[in-house]
Amino acid sequence: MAVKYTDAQVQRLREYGNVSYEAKLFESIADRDAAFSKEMSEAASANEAGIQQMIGHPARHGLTQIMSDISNALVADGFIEVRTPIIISRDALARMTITEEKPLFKQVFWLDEKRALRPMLATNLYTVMRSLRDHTKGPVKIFEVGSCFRKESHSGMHLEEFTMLNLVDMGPAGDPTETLKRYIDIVMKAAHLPDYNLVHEESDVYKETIDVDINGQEVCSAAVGPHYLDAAHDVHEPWSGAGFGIERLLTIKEKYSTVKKGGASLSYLNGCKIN
Ligand code: TRF
Ligand code: MG
Repeated sequence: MAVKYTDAQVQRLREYGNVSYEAKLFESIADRDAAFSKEMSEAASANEAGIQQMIGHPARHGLTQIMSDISNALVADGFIEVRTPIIISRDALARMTITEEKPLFKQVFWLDEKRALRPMLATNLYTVMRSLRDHTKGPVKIFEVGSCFRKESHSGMHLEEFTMLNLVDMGPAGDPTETLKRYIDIVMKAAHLPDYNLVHEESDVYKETIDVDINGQEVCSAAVGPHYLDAAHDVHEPWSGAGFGIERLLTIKEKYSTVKKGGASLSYLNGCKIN
């Protein structure tokens, strides 16, 4: 008789360890429960060693470190870092076609009738890009790394409070798709994830996208303009843009069992369970 860990055991093990416990098979319930105790105590010791390592070697948080590595790589390529508000208007969302009929609308955290926590950066970047355009003939290359918020159902790859990197080059030299691929590569190398796949996807908001995928996990969605969203933002030039989920990049890089280990948390610090 082949027995698996119970859901509760898997959940408990995943809090401390990063192996795929779901797949393990045992000959009997007694064997399984003995394995659970052993594996649990080993994972707890490794976790404690990780905490001691952090206490002994104070350092940046993994998430801000990756944010900083990517930001430095983009600045070195001529991008300006921008900082835009987390509180955005209902009108700004509408310009991205995020209105009541759209699934994303239902995921928005509203503060009041007219204001919400931003679920994305793109609408703000459109605004900044358009403002800067009037000051230069050359390309406008900007990016922001910042918190975004979406109501999500519980999953190992979704956080309700997450960090997005959005970059955009308006007026790229050469073919916008080739430029886009070059930017994706800069970000992925800076994140220490040089092996990835580009896949064509459909998106509710962007229609056609080029996504970056690692082992079936989407870590980025990207697109080029001219685009149907442009007119509402008074943008008419070609562009190359991409949005990355930073916690996902970190989770894959560190092989965390859940994205919660890499995000803003009171339970985890750099993958270690601290509570
Ligand atoms: N706003 C998107 C991220 C994003 C930025 N982009 C994109 C282009 C295509 C698809 C997604 C994006 C999001 C361009 O600058 O919230 O997922
Ligand atoms: Mg997508």
